[in-house]
Amino acid sequence: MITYKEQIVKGVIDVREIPKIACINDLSGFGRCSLVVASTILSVMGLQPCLMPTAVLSNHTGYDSYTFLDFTQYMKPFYEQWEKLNLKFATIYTGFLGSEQQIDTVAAFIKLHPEANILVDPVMGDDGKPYATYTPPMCEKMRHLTAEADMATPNVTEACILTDEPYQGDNISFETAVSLCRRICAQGTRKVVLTGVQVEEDVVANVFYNRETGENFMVRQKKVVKKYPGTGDMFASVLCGELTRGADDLAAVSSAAKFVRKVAAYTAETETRINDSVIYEPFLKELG
Ligand code: PXL
Repeated sequence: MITYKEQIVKGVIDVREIPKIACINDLSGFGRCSLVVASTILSVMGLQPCLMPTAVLSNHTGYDSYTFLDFTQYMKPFYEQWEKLNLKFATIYTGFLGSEQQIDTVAAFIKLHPEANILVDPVMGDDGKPYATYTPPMCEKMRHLTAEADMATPNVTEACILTDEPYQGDNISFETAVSLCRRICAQGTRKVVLTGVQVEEDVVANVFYNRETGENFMVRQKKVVKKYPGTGDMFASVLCGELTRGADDLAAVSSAAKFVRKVAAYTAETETRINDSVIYEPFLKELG
């Protein structure tokens, strides 16, 4: 992954601009996740999020009801207009994608931007199961998209789907986690952070692997028992911001893990409904 500084030196990014990050994810108006989280976090980190919705929802799907507008047909016109404006991106950051066609559209957009670092959060499932909308052909396409990534951030479920490994729970050892990361990298991905690895009863870790150098490490955090939606989006967004600003991998993963652990621990002490996600607003300025 080349840093923003290197992109400037190579002349692919204009030094006078605030680095742009193309964020491709759903827009859920309420529920602190996806594009809302990406745009607030990246902006407070001094970066310029450019938002491409994949779907527009009143609130995320964890609630009993919601409205849903599929945005697939608008995505190509959206990025063609961005091409007219000659936008160059420091990073392209993808999250929830809702159909095979959307994954194809995102892949075509990425091809137009060789200057950009690619961060793929392969949102496909949790707790051993793919999400209801995720068909086997979509999983296959997501595998190809992830192979294009400079950095991918699957959880254990998603890593198993990507590698055709049986899921045997999030409680796997560091060595098993690194070998899962290595298998993902064997398909093309440059670096992987495997999230939510339960290395001990009350310890969760994010496990990193770099295909080119073989470097690996884990960042351990005391587990917060309550599990909130949107925290995966917060982790990937902070990681995206840190890497774009030029942080090294260990610093970037540590910062993202620390932020998510902090907001989750704070929220767990309140009566906040699980679906409303974590109270992260008071802590945003610490990312600046
Ligand atoms: O990552 C949380 C999230 C994002 N987007 C949508 C969701 C959820 C969680 O349920 O439904 C549409």
